[in-house]
Amino acid sequence: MRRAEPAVSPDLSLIPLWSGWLEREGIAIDAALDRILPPASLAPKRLHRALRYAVFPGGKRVRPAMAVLGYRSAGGRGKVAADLGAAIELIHTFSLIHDDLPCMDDDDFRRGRLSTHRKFGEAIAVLAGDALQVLAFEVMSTLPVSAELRLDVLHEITAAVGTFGVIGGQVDDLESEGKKISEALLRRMHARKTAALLRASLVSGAILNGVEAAHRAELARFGDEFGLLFQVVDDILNEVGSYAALGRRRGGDRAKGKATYPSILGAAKSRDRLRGLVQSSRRSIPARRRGVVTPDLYEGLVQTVVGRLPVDWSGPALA
Ligand code: GRG
Repeated sequence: MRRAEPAVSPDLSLIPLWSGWLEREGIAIDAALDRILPPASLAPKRLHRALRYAVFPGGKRVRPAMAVLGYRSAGGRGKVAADLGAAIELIHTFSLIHDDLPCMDDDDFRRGRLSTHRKFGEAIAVLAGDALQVLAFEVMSTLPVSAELRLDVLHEITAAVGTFGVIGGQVDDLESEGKKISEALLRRMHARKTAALLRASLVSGAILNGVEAAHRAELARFGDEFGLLFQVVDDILNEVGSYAALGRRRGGDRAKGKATYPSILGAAKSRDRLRGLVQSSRRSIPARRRGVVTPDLYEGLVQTVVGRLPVDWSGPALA
């Protein structure tokens, strides 16, 4: 894609706040994942190896971090949100394994190495996805909070992954291939495929600490805006990102005829939408808080995501 704007320095000043926080909270998240996943030494060993291959070392861990962020924002102090975050990361990993399959996006690489089906074969990859999903719901159904809160969490997450969430968004994605779809459909696809689970991560974390309704609505609003921003960045990165930022070669979406912001709207409008979503995400940073989380931490998350883009994209968006 043509580079149209002169470089403006992006404001990346709060990235260290987010990365420091994630490093601290991430220890409990990774420990929970390790505890929850069956050891690779137990039968069926090939399946258990595949589960661990897909989950470790993993990607950015944004969804589990958002679950913990929601919990802390609602005043939660313990470690229970790490288990919830881990369960959500299992669902996310399941979606990536299935997304890479030949019958879906047919990708040989993920996170800089062979995708799960290329490493273990298609049958094991399908079963690994199934196993991760079931395990995630087992973990969520045994979270050590009241049955009422557990049910609320389960409802929030199931709604996000269902036919009006990730699964429905994936269908929109597959059916839009090679087509010039409307911006409204593109936005719906992003809202379902990506934003739904990001929002549900933040909200379900807060539910674990009994968040009140007005605060919950604020978190949901931020999750929606940030989720759309996350996918627009992902779309643009697929065209202009480095191998290190993408974990695979750039240009895969365009080669497959995927409907993305750049392919549907072009570079100038994509820049405009990117900037708009940074602003709406910033405007929807929750004002209410009961715990230690400050608005700066949310801003650090926004900067971290947009800061993945080359400076000629992140600069104008974050300036
Ligand atoms: C029901 C969960 C579920 C899945 C079945 C296959 C499928 C239906 C959905 C695929 C959805 C999908 C892959 C959406 C893309 C979302 C997205 C932006 C993924 C990349 O997320 P990152 O950047 O990845 O957080 P890392 O590698 O950092 O974890």
